[in-house]
Amino acid sequence: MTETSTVRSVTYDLLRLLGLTTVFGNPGSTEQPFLQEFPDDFSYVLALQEASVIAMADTFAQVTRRPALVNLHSSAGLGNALGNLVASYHANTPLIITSGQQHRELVIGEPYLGNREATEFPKPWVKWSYEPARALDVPEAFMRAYAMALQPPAGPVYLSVPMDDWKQPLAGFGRARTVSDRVAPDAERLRLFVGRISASGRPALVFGPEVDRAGGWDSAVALAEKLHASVYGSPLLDRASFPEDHPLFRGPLGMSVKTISDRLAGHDLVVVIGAEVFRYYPYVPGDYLPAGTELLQITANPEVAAAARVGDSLLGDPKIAIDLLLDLVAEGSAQSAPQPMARPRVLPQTPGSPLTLPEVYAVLSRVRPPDSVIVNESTSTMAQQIEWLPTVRTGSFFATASGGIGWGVPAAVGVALGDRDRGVTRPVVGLIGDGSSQYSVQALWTAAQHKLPIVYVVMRNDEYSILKSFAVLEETPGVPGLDLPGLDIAAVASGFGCRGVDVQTTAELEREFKGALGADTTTVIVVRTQPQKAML
Ligand SMILES: Cc1ncc(C[n+]2csc(CCOP(=O)(O)OP(=O)(O)O)c2C)c(N)n1
Ligand SMILES: [Mg+2]
Repeated sequence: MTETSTVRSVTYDLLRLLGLTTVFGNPGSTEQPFLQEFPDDFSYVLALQEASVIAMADTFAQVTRRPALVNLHSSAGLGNALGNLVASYHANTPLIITSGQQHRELVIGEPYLGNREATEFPKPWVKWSYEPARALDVPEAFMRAYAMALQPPAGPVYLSVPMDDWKQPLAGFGRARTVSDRVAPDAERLRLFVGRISASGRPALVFGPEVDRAGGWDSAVALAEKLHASVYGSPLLDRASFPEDHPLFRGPLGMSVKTISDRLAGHDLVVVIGAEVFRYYPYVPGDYLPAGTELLQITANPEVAAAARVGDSLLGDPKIAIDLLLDLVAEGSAQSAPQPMARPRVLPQTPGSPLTLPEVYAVLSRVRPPDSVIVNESTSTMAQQIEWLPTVRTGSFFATASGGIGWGVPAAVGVALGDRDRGVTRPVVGLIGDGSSQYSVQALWTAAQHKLPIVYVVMRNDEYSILKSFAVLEETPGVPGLDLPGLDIAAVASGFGCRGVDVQTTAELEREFKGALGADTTTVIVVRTQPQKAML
């Protein structure tokens, strides 16, 4: 007996065609008509809260380099997801987020679990938001959502689907389409950029997250080497796009108007590729650029180009642009070759108790497998991470693109699931602050259920350390709510089915980390650490 063709069966056929066969979700009654008789060739990744759902789907999409499908529960589930949706928006992650709407007949009367003004709710953190005018339009809405999510700048889109739509009869949808996911830069303007770059005596290259996302890692290295340019990491990057142990790499640029401007002094030209100009964070006033320095920006994102505070922009895919520049720019002179980044790697004379951050990172730098991937949400230890654990391969560093914490723990799950999906085996190391570990902590359950090869190293300093550093910078003493006593994170991790252990010494950390690499489960190693003043 053949199944009657419905909106539901036709939509599943389309999802198959589009490769959207993994659904990240947390279900409710308004989603069950979509999820019923879930086909065997689809998989459902259950996360126990929606902030986790979104961050898992986000890195899954980034790692597999395909859009990912999300299904949330009406307004309540979407609401829980919004914080991490901001990160997906800034990371240009193509997500198709769906949620169930109440029955069409009931909506006018404000029913229980209705999604009032459903399409407004996720704005402005989606590129497109839609509720089909007719049940019959559901498959086409998915088609358009896919196209919107994928086309540059890629990003999340939202579909609200009334629960009674799925069972409506529909013969089929024969209009599946393809769209492009990259756009080449304007050739004439590119030539102007080539002229300015070739004329520069002391150029700096600033590579941002868009480069690695576009598959431009090797091209970035080749361009830097041809120009003999200093390379900096763009501020607060969510993907690394250049080997951080390369002799031309001079470190991260900084985060404030003043620190960035000071850092760029002496360069006559700064070429920012695949990043905002700039992703500023603390307000420390200064000049947007040092005197005598000009700036060029290349980005695939018109919003990012328009929001730049200084410089001239060129729109276009960063990898295509870098490859074109590589052919056309004049080779740089060897005299302009910079000093590589300093890595003092200073350890205390006597072992710290609790451990100092350099001691923790020194161990990690010894035991971390070279092919491992890092997800970082240890807010006060970013500088130590670059010093001790430089990212040296494409697709092997991830952090939140928005600054919202509660992204990292589920993001590590998404990376591991994405690796499994594409047939890659590598350990995922989650470097997480104790405070950050708690926002989407239930992601640990999904990790344990899927037996994912993740080692979380949670820095337990019993406080929101970075906020204490900010309080000093901003001169705001006496802020309450910055201490976190009595948080037994190892016990919480065990409760979700992971191996959870507390460690106090470098020897214990080394032993547990090595053991975790061979284990058939996700491990959460909680390291007692001394708070430290972060560089802001
Ligand atoms: C969703 C969200 N809530 C609050 C904040 C503000 N915030 C930024 S860093 C931070 C503390 C992080 O503490 P922890 O993870 O322990 O790292 P540490 O600074 O101690 O290294 C907080 C609360 C945020 N960025 N995002
Ligand atoms: Mg902390």
